[in-house]
Amino acid sequence: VEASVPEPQREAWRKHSAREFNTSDQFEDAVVRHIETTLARSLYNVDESGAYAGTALAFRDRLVIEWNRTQQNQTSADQKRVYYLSLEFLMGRALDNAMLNVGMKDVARKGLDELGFRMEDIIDQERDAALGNGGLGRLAACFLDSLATLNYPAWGYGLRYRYGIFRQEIVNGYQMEVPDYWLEFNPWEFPRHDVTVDVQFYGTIRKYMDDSGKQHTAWENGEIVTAVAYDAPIPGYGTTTTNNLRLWSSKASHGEFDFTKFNSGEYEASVADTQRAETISAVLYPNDSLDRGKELRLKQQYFWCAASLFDIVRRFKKSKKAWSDFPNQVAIQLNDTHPTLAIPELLRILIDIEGLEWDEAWSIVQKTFSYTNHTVLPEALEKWSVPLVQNLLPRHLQIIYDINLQFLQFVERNFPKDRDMLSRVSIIEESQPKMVRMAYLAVIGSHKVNGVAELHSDLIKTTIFKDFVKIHGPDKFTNVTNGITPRRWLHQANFRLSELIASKLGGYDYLNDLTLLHKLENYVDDKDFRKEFQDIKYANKLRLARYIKEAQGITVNPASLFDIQVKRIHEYKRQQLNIFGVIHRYLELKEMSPADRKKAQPRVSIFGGKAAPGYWMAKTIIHLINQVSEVVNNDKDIGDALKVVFLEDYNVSKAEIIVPASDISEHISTAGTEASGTSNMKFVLNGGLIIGTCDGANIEITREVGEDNIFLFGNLSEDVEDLRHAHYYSGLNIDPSLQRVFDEIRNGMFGDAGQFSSLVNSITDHGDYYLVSDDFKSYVETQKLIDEAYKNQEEWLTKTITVVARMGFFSSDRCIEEYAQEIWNTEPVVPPAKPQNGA
Ligand code: GPU
Repeated sequence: VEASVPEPQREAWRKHSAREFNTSDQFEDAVVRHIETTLARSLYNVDESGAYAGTALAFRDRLVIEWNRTQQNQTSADQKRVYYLSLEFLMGRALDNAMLNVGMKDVARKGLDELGFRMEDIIDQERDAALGNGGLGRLAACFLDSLATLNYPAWGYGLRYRYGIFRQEIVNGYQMEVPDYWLEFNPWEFPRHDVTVDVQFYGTIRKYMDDSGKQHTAWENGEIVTAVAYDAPIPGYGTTTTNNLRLWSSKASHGEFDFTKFNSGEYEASVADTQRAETISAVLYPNDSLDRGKELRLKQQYFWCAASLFDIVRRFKKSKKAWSDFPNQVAIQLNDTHPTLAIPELLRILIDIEGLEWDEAWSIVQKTFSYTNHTVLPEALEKWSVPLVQNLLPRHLQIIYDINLQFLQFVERNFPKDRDMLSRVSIIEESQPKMVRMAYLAVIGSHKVNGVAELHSDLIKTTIFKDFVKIHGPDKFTNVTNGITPRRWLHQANFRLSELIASKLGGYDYLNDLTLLHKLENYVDDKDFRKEFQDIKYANKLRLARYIKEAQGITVNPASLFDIQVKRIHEYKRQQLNIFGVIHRYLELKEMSPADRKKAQPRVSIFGGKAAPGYWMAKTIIHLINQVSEVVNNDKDIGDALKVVFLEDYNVSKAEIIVPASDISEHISTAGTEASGTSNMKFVLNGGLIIGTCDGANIEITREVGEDNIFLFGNLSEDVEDLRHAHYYSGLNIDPSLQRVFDEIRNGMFGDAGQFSSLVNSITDHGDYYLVSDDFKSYVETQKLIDEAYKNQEEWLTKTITVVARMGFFSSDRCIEEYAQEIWNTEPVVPPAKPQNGA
């Protein structure tokens, strides 16, 4: 790999070095060349998918040139790199993003037009890269965009799943899962068959002494699986910096074992080994905020951590620096606890392989890692059974016990009076079987721990990590409120609005400094600006209405109030509260005189989101929404006054159509359960108001946009525990309006009542854990306020403009600057100037 061309021949290389297209003519050259040679097609057999492929390949060429230059430049800059370890990267489509970041979308539009294609249709050909479940994976994708845009030398490390999150089909109102085989054509990835790592599982431990009497530990005789690197370029916006996303794919190692089997006629056994190895990176686990403790998931985690760390250490060792320099060259961010095995793995490398002493290795580890927590929900906190870890990763279990021993001795010395403390903070839970608490391991092995919104970061300090604040001091714990990339979520998803903003702010600088949006407040009273702003919202609603017609066959009036809740289906996110509210509205409309019904504010309630395949309650909620949709939309009395839509297969590319089209969106989790939420930010940035609880980033959104510009309701997080207690000891207090909703469901208004009994009973008979009954009344009242407020279109418009102007804080660029300064201690690398001859 390390060969380079001798000096005398380099001139020839420079002369012939790959050139970037700059004009639409050159772009067309590249597209046609790719279609005719790479794809072996011609003008006689090229459809939109072929034109997409040609366009993607033309842009890929451009990205690759910048990517190579960036990597060379970052290596010679010799600065600290950031490694973002995430099991999920919910990237969505890459072509539009590449065109915008490279700054060549107009050139491409003209070129495509001349070749006989419409840009929008071409963009639409691409399949989403959906290697994630929801917010956690999308956050990772926004962070990659910001890291490149801000010129930070940073790599993402993840798994190359053959199947991303499943495609959702709705059949008779029920969710069905269809596999997402997304790799049929993926021009954005580069297999690196020369970049491989052998990863070991199972095996045995041998202790031995060397000649000098030093003790060693060897992990041997395990099963080996090979990790192959697949790289994808991540272009920054308005910069040539193009970072790398490295995803690992598993395959059987070609050791002698396979050959022996093969040659001795055990063909099937050898094939079975191959398949077993490939299974590791085959599929993304489709659970959001839930830990199921499956062995294959643990295998995925270790496979990915081991390959990534080997790669990082290999890169560091090339520099020939001392080990003490490792934390000055490497910052590793753990995206939730999924990559926590990287902590014992780095210790294993440093101690068992490189021969460092424990104390030195431990100090390097702590300085290298930092950990982001994304939830306080107990069912999401990862725990692995000790026997499982013992069997799969025997050496790592020993190391974890060693970490725990050192840690507990420290705690005992410092808190001699608090005897219970030791069992509370032990990495090992003394249950049957014993369990490894991954969040505690992540906290102990990191120098910083952050939550993802202020309330959430406060909550982790007073609940799940309370003892650790006492032990490590409060400075270890910090907050970085989440953000979103304005490139995808405004410029790309809502180009007309971006254009309007640019026309007032004197260009697109605001896409690199979102706080500049505040200047829009100067235009809240500008008549022309208001008109255009309103027209854009209407056009976006019209676009969504067309999509709803095409995808779901439901006709909605774009003049209605569009009320949207799109996110994973979860009891804590409370889509059930929303649909009960919709039923309540329907019942009220039914009771009105036709004249009154005419006066009511027409509304379209739009839902979207996937349920984990094994999450029955979530699937029941989807079913209820679809049944309500069926009844309401076909009720001749109701007409446009109310429509209910469940949008199939919500994903990133659909979000780009949905998000710009809301009047109201719903972020209504039980207070204290939603760590941050990020779609709340996307909707507001696109001029939609929100109805929400005092939870997650809703609180900071309120602080930024002002209390008058948001519709808050419901109980506060500090009261949740007492309310749950009250449910248990004194029963529920069900508002008559909610009781009516339950009665009608039980009477079969929405089909077989038995289908929905578990959902209704979870509230009426099983403690109403998510406080639906406590918040229903204020929810419905707040929806009434929204109807009233919407009738005053001028005031509503003023609010929507004002909130956009005040969203500057929520750029993921701001997040990355905070991580860089407070957690990673890293600096950007100035991108290289463009060479004149394209070399
Ligand atoms: N989140 Br834990 C996920 O999307 N998946 C998970 O497994 C876990 C958390 C989300 C939080 O629910 C959401 O509030 C937050 O905005 C997002 O992570 C990014 O931090």
